[in-house]
Amino acid sequence: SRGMSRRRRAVLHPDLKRARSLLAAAARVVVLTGAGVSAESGVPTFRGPGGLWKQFRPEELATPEAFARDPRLVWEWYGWRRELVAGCRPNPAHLAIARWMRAHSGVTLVTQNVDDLHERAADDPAVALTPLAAPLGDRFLKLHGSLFRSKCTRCAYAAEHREPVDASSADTLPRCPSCGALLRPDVVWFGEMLPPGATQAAFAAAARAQACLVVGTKGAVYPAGGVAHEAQRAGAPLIVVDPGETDYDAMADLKLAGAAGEIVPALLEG
Ligand code: BV8
Ligand code: ZN
Repeated sequence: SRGMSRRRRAVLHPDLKRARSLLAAAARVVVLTGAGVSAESGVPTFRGPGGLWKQFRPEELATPEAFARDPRLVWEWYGWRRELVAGCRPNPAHLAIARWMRAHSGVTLVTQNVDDLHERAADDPAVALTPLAAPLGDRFLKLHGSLFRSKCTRCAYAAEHREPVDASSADTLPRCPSCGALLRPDVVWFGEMLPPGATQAAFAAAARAQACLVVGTKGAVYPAGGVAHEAQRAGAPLIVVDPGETDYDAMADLKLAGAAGEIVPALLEG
């Protein structure tokens, strides 16, 4: 879509031109992403067809209770997801967002995703060709943690953790190198608090936003989903990119119905 001609782009979405000018006019923009931005990379979404895993619902497995009851099953799920995501690659939507964040110092990315595809897009050498307008630091906010980090169930140990997990039995599960207790995925489970710093920064950016771009999230999970509501309360126009129905559709100023990998590059580039 980088080579998309201006005419083709205009044909793609009548609202696309309007969305492009809304974003171009905003000095401060918050981008809120969910599982859908990674769908074209081959990462299954939570609530879409093809569900996330076997017959379980994420709300049943991504909880402290599920882990306490059956740490082996929960680790089997996360180990499987880690391996799956490790084999995926950022798609044009991740790359376009990463370039846009480098070129525009007022763009803040708030992601609910725990895959590392936004990070991998940011580290892509082709993306790094775009000069960095301002440090990414607190403009790249992850609200639900990472599949590739684990933390101790007992002490303060937490670290990157990429090696495959042997969840074949309880005593092959990963253990804390400092205290020996069970490790767990360093993600935010249902019923758990979001990281206070990143959450505060996300809502502060939304409260100052002059436009909000929502990509690939149904908007069903809170408080992360509330970032878009906060931006709209601040008077920011809301642009939603999603092929399906979302909880934001009724309040959106513009709904671009389609796949992120196709629409986001056309929206942000050129
Ligand atoms: C908390 C990490 C309390 C784990 C996840 C009101 C206020 C506060 C809390 C609540 C509340 N109401 C309910 C709650 C409780 C709960 C909640 O929101 N439940 C929901 C189910 C109703 N919230 C919590 O428990 C949160 N914690 O509030 O704690 C507290 C407070 C103080 C002190 C102590 C405790 C924690 C929530 C975090 C849960 N963890 N992930 C893991 O991943 O394993 S959430 C999980 O859902 C992922 O992070 C995911 O990103 C997120 C949201 O889902 P989506 O990203 O939207 O994915 P989904 O499949 O739903 O949608 C995908 C979209 O993509 C679809 O629209 C689809 O059409 C679209 N799509 C498909 N293909 C494409 C596409 N889009 C573009 N292009 C494509 N090609
Ligand atoms: Zn420990």
